[in-house]
Amino acid sequence: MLYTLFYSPGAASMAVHWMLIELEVPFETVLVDIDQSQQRNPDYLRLNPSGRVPTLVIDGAPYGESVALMLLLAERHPGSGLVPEPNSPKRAEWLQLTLYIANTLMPAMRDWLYAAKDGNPDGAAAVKALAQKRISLVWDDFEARLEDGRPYLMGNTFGVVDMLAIMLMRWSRNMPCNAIEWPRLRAYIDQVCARSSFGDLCDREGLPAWPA
Ligand SMILES: N[C@@H](CCC(=O)N[C@@H](CS)C(=O)NCC(=O)O)C(=O)O
Repeated sequence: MLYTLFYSPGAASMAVHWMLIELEVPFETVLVDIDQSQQRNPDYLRLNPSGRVPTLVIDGAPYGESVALMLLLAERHPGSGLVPEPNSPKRAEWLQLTLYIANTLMPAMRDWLYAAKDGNPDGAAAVKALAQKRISLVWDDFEARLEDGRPYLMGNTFGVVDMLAIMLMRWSRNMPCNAIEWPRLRAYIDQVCARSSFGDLCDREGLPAWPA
């Protein structure tokens, strides 16, 4: 088996899982149920000392961080079409968007979802309010990006940024800043989630239908 993905349904492992399906490479999965705190099991902490999912084992060595894993997979499978090739005119814009998702959107999501657990519960409401504002600004940005009718965030080509964006938009489903309330994002979500690979992913992770 080439890759082993340690995942929890719907968690940050979801986009990596989706990419493995899109790449059609051999992989196996191991469930780490964060609802059961399995990310704190000593065996798992040996693979991922931060106690977070995902972990991807590549050639016997464990690695973390979902965006890094996807970039690594893209490098290991050149020609996938899931990232603009180096020297492509789209490369600079793609790098900017990928880092924007990783550096701005993902930390705000973590802040909203884990405010009371990672920090002082007494201050959680303020942390969540700021995170909500930051997430909403990203949705505004994506809404503007889709204004020209492009089917995907980078234009006409589906790729890594779409898998990340869809995962994170799904996370917002129980937030006051639910991505489906942005009209172009709603159309984008409907269209991207109609991909057979997304249906396959949801089946494999046992995820309920989204968007409803
Ligand atoms: N930046 C990390 C975030 C990983 C992360 O926060 N994963 C969450 C699930 S979405 C987790 O493992 N939570 C369990 C915990 O923090 O105890 C990545 O993208 O891989």
